[in-house]
Amino acid sequence: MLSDELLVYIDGKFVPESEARISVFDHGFLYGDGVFEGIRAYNGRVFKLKEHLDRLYDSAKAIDLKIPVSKDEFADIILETLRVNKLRDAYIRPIVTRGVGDLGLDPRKCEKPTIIVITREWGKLYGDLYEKGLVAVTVTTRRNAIDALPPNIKSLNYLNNILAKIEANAKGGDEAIFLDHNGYVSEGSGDNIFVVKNGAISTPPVINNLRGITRAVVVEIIKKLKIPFEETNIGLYDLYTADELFVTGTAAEIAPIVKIDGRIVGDGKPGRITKMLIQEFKKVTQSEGVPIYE
Ligand code: PXG
Repeated sequence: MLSDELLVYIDGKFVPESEARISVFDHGFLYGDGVFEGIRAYNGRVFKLKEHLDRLYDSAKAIDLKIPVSKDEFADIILETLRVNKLRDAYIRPIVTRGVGDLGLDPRKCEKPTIIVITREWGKLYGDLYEKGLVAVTVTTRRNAIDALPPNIKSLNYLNNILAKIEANAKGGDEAIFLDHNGYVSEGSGDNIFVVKNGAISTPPVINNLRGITRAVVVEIIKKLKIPFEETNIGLYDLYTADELFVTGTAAEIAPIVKIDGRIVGDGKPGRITKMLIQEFKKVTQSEGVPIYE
């Protein structure tokens, strides 16, 4: 064990990171058969823990995976993992896989799901891009079809997102924006997207994207600020003519987009409304959440 190594929770045990292992026969590894969450702790409190656990259990239900502990027990596992690692500002990655089976893909061969919780000290995802803004590109890779692998399931199958990220990297973008098979804007590779036009905000309905928890918090803030808001289908035209664009996610929080497919968004700087939402969001994350140490 290396000194200062963080501990990872695996099936009831805390194991140093360098010794944290799962079987090569785990279907999470063999087939991406499993679900996960990405959660943040701010200032000694876990933000939206219940919402993340609800989504984790819904993702599991959608793939017919029964998580062998209750939501309350899972919450305790997460809090205990943070405590053994003495973390206050953290990124938390709970993972539930189908478990160890054989080489066939039939999940009935897997006796018991594997539960893992990884925690890390937090550093900002996009560095100084929050002040500068992101360059986004729409990608040829379509978001998973809702009747194939519903994008609402936060599954371990992230190849669709990774293909989009590879395309964005190749095109010199910081983030990829997906369209769905009908040509409607879906989401980013790891975040939801919002459009600001003439003082009003819109975002795509959740049918073709992940039901982002940050998205829901941002919608609440928008409503509280009485900014006109609508959930509606969005097309390329709306992206190219937007006054402001931003993406939301647990990791990204609220990140402004200043260029999309070569078009400058607004005046090429993070917009006024986006900056206001960033400030309000910070107030919420700093004041809410489940305490880790009380
Ligand atoms: N869409 C997708 C496809 C996501 O993966 C979000 C939206 C935002 O959801 P929340 O609930 O976090 O507001 C996500 C979540 C990464 C990374 O490394 C990002 C996510 C998950 C795992 C890794 O960028 N985003």
